[in-house]
Amino acid sequence: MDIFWALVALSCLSLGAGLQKTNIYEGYKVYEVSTQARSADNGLFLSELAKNQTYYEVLPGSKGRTSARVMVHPEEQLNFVQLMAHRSVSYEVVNHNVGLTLSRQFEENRMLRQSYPYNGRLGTERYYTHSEINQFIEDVAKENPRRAFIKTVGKSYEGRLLKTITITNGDSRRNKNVILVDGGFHAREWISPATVVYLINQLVYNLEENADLLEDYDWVILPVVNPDGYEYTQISEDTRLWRKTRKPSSSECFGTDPNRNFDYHWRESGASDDPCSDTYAGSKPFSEPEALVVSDLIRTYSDRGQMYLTLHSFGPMILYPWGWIDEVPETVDDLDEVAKAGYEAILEATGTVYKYGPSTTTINYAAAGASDDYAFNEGFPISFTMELPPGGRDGFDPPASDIDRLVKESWVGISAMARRVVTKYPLA
Ligand code: 0X9
Ligand code: ZN
Repeated sequence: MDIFWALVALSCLSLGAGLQKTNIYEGYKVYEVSTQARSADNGLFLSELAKNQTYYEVLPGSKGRTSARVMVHPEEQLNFVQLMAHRSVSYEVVNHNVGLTLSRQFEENRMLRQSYPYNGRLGTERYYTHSEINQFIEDVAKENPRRAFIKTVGKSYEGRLLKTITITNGDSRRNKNVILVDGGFHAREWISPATVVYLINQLVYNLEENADLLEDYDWVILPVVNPDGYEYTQISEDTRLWRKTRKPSSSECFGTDPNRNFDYHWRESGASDDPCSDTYAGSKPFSEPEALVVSDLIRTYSDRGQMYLTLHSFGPMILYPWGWIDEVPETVDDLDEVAKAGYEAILEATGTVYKYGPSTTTINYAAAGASDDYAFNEGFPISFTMELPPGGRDGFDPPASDIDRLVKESWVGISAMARRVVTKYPLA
C-alpha cells in the first residue's frame, strides 16, 4: 500500500471510529449555574429556559437550592453564555461533552455485563436490567421460601411484569405492619433500582443485623416501577437520559412522568400538559398502568403501612409532604423526626450531608401528582421521597465503581429511618 492509500485508509478508520461514537448528545455541555443571587427570579428564568426543550434541559444542581445544572445544545451555548453574562449569573462548565461521557459509560456497561453475567445473586458490581432484577427476586424467593414471596402486581405498557417481593422474618405471623418501598420511577435514575437490590440483600441475607426491622414489620418492595423506561435508557447513549414511561403520549411524543400521574391534586402544580414535556402529567390521573399499580399497592397496604419510601435521584435529599404545595401537614414533627434520623445516621457514617424537609421548599419546586403525597394522603404516616446522591458527570450516572459506596451509604440512612419507624409505630 503506498503512503497515500495508507493515509486514506487511516483517515477512514478514524472517521469510522468517530462516527461510531457520535450520538445525539455530542457537543452538549452541562453548566452548573448559581441561583443564589436573586434566587427567585433566577429560578423563574431557568424554568422559562426549560420550556425550550430542543435546546435546554434544566437539572438539579449539586449545591441544593443554590444551584442548578443546565444541559445546553451546541448551537445554543453562545447564546446561553451571553444570557448568563447579561444577568450576571456565575456558572461553571461541569461537562464539556455529554455525548462523550455517555458513550464511555455505554461501553463500560457493555463490558461489565460480560465480566459479571447474572449468576443467581446480584451484587454491586454493575447496573442490572429489569429482567435480571425480576429473575433475582424470583431466585431469592425460591432460596428462602419461608421468608420471601413474589407477587405479580401488574404489567407495564410494553408488557413487562411488575413483581413485588415481600420480605418477612419467617415467623408466619400475619398482619404485621408494613414498610412499602419502590424504585425506578424515573428511567434514568439508575442508582435507585441498584439501592433497592442492596436493600433486598440486606433484609434477606443479613437477618442477624436487621432482625428488629422484621420483628413486627413486613417489607413490600417493587424494585422497578417504570421498567419500559429503565430498559429504554439501557439500549443506547441517545436514550440514556430518558425519564418517563414509554406509552405514546401524542402522535409525535412518548411517555408520561409517572411521578405526576397520581390522582392527588393531579396537574395542579409543577406538571405539564404538553405530551412532549419531561414532566407531562398524562391525559388523566392514572393514565399510566405503572402509576396505577403503585397506587393499588399503596391502597392495599394503607391500613398496615407505616412508611412509604420511594427512591429517586438525585439530591441528596429526604423529602416529605407536601410536595404539591408549599405547606406542611399537621404531623410534620413526626415526618421530620424520622427524616432527621436518616440524615444523622448518614452524616455520622460517611459525612455526606443530606438535606431533609418539606418537599416543596427543600427541592425548591412544587410538583403535584407524585406518589409520596398520594401515599401520605392514603394513610401512611411516614412518606418520603429519597433523592439519592448524584454521581458521574450528569448526576444520574454514577460510574459502576461508585455503586457499592452509594448503596451502602443509602442503606445506613434507610435502615436508620426504618428503625425509628418500628419503634415509633409499634404493632397495634
Ligand atoms: O420531581 C420529582 O418527581 C422528584 N424529583 S426527581 O428529580 N427525581 O424527578 C421529586 C418529587 C418530590 N415530591 C413531590 N413533589 N410530591
Ligand atoms: Zn426521580
